[in-house]
Amino acid sequence: SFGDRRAKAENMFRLMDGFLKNDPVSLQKDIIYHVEYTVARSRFSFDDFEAYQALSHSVRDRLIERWHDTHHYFKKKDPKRLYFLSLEFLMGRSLSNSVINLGIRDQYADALSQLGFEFEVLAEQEGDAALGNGGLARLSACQMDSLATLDYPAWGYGLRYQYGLFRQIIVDGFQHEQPDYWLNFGNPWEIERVQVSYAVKFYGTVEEEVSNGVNYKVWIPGETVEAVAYDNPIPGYGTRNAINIRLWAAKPSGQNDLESYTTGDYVSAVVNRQNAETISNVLYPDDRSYQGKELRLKQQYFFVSASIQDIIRRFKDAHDNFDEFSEKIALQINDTHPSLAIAEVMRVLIDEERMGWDKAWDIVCKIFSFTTHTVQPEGLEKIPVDLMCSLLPRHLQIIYDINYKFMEELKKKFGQDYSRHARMSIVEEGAVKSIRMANLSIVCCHKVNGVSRVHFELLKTRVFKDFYDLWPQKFQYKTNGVTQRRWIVVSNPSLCSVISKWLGTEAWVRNIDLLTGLRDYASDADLQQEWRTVKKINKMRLAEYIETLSGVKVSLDAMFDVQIKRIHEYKRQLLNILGIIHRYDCIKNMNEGDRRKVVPRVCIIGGKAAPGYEIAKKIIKLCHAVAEKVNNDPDVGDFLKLIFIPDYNVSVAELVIPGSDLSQHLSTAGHEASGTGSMKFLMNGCLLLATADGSTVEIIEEIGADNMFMFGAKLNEVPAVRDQGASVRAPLQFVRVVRMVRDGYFGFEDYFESLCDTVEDGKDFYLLGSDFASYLEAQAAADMTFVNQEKWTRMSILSTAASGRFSSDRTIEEYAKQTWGIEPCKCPF
Ligand code: NBG
Repeated sequence: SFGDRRAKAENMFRLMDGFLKNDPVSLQKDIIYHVEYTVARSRFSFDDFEAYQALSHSVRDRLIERWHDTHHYFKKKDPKRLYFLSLEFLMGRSLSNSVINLGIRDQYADALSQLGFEFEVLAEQEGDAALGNGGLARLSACQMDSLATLDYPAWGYGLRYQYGLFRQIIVDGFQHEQPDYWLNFGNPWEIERVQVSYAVKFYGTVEEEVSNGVNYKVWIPGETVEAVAYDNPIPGYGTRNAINIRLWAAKPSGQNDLESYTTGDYVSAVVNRQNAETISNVLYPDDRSYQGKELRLKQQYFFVSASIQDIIRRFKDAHDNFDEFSEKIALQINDTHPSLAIAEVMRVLIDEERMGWDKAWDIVCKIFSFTTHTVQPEGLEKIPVDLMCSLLPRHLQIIYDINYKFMEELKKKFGQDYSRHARMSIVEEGAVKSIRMANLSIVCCHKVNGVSRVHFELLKTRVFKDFYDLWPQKFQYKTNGVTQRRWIVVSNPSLCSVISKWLGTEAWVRNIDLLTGLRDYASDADLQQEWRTVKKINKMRLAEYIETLSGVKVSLDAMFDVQIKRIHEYKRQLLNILGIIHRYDCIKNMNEGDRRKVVPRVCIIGGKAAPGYEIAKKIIKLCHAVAEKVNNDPDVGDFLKLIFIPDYNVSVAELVIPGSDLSQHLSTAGHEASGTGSMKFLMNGCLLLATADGSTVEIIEEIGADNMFMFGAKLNEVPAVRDQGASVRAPLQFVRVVRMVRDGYFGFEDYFESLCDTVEDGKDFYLLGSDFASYLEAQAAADMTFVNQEKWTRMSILSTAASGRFSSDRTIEEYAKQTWGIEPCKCPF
């Protein structure tokens, strides 16, 4: 019997002496084992990549062990679980992070060196898992790390794209996109679960069925695709818990085989079926607008349907009815991308479980919560009704029903205020009738979260004002955070040791508030010395990388000034480049004596532009054109260098951030929902040059305005400045640098024309012109401070010391208590 088998297996496990051992000899044995049997290379000859593969498999074994224990324990305790639904996770590399979180980094390093390998070299063999675009996706990854570390019973759900975010290559200064076939060399970090698969339906019709005198709807699908699970264990730091991100891949379904194969054309039938796989093929590379494409909607529903089936199956394994459903399950939807889950849970409860509408609705309203990551109303997803009607006919009906009841409620509350009804309706009437996914989410979710305080204010007063008036209690914010495990411990080991040495403990890796202890030593000459040495080491690493990449040699004495993030007009990389042109122009016009006083700079810009975003692509080209001129000008030499780092991704960030002195966050006030890059720089002791936007406002509160360089129009000033339009003239310096670009000083004048047009008086929506003077002042203040290394270092130490509030551990604690209502569930060692 089953019980018998389990006892036997447990017995055997004990005979085998249980868990895997972590002493250097056992680790070496494991690595050699995997070389021989998993990678199937001869133990007499294997290269770095094969050694990396074997190493990862031995780490994976340890992850699996913890994964099993954790899930066995969760099953036994049956706590309320959080299910985190996100269409994007930007994980980056796994090896270093895993061994650090498992607490066996040094043991592995020893074991490898005894085998003649270096841990760092093997870690460099790993490619990034880039199943996401930018901020939203990396935030999900940080939050999963915190959920695991804080022992929360959580699962992530997402899509296993075959092609992650495109690779950016630069040819003659222009961005080109290449597919990122990240699975080419295998992925040791996932576990394929062929036995965990669900049928996902599309298209078809809705019919009625009467049972016991009650009418039920039955969806007869036109197409069925199979979703297969791939599990990605996420180990916590300093705990045995390892949670899971379950990603779904599309496979052809075996159902209805007979029908499609009897047509006689066997080969076409097979090929057609294979098309099913396209659903999970490729990540959409736009991070802000989705134009109601069928494939996108298919991706959304595919992942939602499989996840909900999996969640309900797990619930039913432990419960006979749905009474406790809302006490056991919290469903978080990350932006509106997974919001079809709302209609899907309704559909399952009503049509399949045959529950009444009111009871089902009550459950749905209790389990769902939602976080929005955008400020722009045009960033909110809309799905054309026609598309929804053909792909998901039953869901459309359910959404209409939800909307009908919602409109009734509005009428009761606000009477015949039709324009309010129209604004709030889930269904948008217009040239293209569509479903507003954000409205659907707000109507159903018990909490709507913003990602910083400023964002929350904007949601209340602008983006979702009507909804806030109706349901103020639904709205909250949880300021974003990032995980110090990846952004200090993994990426900046030298800083990590200095911090632990001066705090006398490593406990800050789990309890980041301890970092404030560094404040006491901010002026200590010894700490300052060590702090500068760490920065130097990291700058050397970065300088080597820059030289291999671009052939440009940069001086370590220069200020490394960095802006890395997706390219967007509102993030104002153009402002940065125009500032660099201004600096260049000044240096050119100086005499020898003055030049000697210039603070040397290495300006570094990196980021991808969405493939269809013309202006963003022009910004990349301009950066290259300016770099070409500046870097080859003998008058300028080491005073100024401009480097564009291609193919910016998580592992590039891990290299660049620790090696930066200054980092720039230039979004026009009111446009960045939060921003998380700044937090990673802050943790690494980089000074910020920034506008008072997104979470920067809260960073100022933590470190004080005099420990950073602020500039630009404030949130409340922006509308007035914008309204003045052409009547506020940009300063002369600004006019001059734009003219230089227009006149072809850097070549390509025709190509840059439309880019220059975007910042002309009256059209300068993002206010580059009116913020320019204040931007230059902030830059000058940064130069002045840099000359005073004692002061700079103190500000740098204070930045790290104040970064604790921006740990995702804090964010997750807040979500757990205020939104999800979940408790830690710590698996015993
Ligand atoms: C981004 C915002 C950032 C924010 C992150 C994480 C998307 C769509 N939005 O300001 O632009 O920090 O989300 O919340 O990536």
